[in-house]
Amino acid sequence: MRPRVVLYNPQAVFWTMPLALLAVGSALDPARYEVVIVDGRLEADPAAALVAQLAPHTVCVGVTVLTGAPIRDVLAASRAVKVVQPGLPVVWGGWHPSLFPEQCLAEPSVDAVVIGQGEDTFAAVVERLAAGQSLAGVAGAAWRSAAGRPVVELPRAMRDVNALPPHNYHLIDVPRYFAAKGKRQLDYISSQGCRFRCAFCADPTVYQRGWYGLTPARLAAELAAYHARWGLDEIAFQDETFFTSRARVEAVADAFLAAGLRVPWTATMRADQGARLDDALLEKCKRAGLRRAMIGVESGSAAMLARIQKDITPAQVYASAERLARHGLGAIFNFIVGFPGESDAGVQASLDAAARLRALSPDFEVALFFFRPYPGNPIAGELLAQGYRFPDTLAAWADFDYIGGREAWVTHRQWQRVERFKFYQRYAYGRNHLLRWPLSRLSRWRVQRHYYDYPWEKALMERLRPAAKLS
Ligand code: B12
Ligand code: SF4
Repeated sequence: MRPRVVLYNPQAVFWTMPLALLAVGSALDPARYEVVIVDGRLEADPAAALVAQLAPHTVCVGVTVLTGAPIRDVLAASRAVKVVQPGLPVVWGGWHPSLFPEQCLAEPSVDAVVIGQGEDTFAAVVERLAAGQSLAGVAGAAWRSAAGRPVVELPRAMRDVNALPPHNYHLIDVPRYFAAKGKRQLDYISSQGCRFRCAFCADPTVYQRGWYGLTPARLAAELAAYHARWGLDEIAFQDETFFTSRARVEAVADAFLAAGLRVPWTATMRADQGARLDDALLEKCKRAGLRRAMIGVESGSAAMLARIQKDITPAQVYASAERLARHGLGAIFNFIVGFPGESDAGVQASLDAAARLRALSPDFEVALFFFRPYPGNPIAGELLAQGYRFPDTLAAWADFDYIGGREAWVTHRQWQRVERFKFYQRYAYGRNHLLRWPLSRLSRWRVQRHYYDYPWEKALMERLRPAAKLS
């Protein structure tokens, strides 16, 4: 019987496939280890489902952890493991443990942490644990010594993703995710890392501005096989920046066309990349299936974009948007409002930009999030130096969430204006149901004038249809 490795993905309200666990699980030699993935989102009682998979021959439990609400669930799951098998090692990996290995090891139910890219480090950790050996010297890992002290090993260099095995989607029940999503949408990661340096993002810290993309030939071959197996409606590329290399994007489009892969896909694009894309390439991408781009605009103010080191300009945002609209492609533009010290004018510049983008195409959407100082980046560092109190325990980090939280410097007026804008922009543009025509006209009137006093339509709609819980 092969030793078993059980991997756990926490509860969440989104249905993105557990790509991190597919990555680390697929990197274990299948001839030597049996990998079982338990996804808390698919289970009525996640901790019980996890415990049910623990067999006497289980080597360890691996858990993926993002900062925020997911921590509550992974704590419960890890503690449940220790109740039934106190000696079974629990290994945390992912973004939060990568940023706070020592804080995670202060939790008794966590025995080891994998920092950064996880495939090789986890494989080495599993080998050691299976052999009953200590983790001393495993690059990229952190562990607790017999004396109870956290030991953080030297980092492991990032590896080209082409040298890693393909993600084995048979480790998960793919059709269950299709059913939960309501469409046969496959999540897929075609590159890892990011070369940019945005001052609010942890990627430059975790991946040290490294970036590797799968070869177009491998991408096309894998995706064609998945399409043949599952009949896909859509491929959602979850890369940080899919459009990083123009040459690669063109080769990917060529490879999809050559493979006859006719599946719509969505991908992330920076505004500077979009502005540089020529019409011929965009047209080719469209023929190869591109349907929608996700662009992080973050702010409508040039000064704020400079401050957050986004290295894009508002002009590039509009150039990308106009080009996408001209080619009949959709887009989601993401904004972050309420950066430290952001003025009313700065917030308004973002609302203006969001309204302008929405008006450009019925297939354009905007998403506005209030800034939360996610850790591991220069802005969080500045705030810390200024005395901002970050959570210092896992339980406190679990309460740190991107929904509902408002930093002290965001004024009530800013908050209210943004929340009202978020509501009205939704109905003001896009493809609205005929029955919503009066609401749509009123909303557009408000957004065009930025007049949000007496928001009775909002109050009425929210009463009729309360907002969905997001995390
Ligand atoms: C899909 C996605 C989501 C999905 C779901 C994520 C999920 N886990 O189910 C949704 C839409 C819900 C989401 C929401 C948010 N997300 Co998000 N999301 C992503 C995205 C685009 C892809 C994640 C992924 O699957 N990557 C592919 C895998 C292969 O890579 P990976 O996760 O890095 O995993 C590797 C290592 O981290 C490690 N590893 C990971 N887990 C484990 C586990 C073990 C046991 C081991 C050994 C190793 C290991 O090994 C893996 C292989 O090398 C990433 C960006 C990215 N491209 O990674 C952002 C990202 C994870 N999200 C992020 C953020 C900030 C958010 C939001 C706050 C966004 C917002 N609106 O403000 C929210 C809130 C998240 C929350 N706290 O609940 C940050 C994470 C920051 C942090 N400190 O946790 C990221 C990195 C984006 C960024 N650059 O800022 N997100
Ligand atoms: S926000 Fe996006 S582009 Fe900027 S560093 Fe992070 S992943 Fe890269």
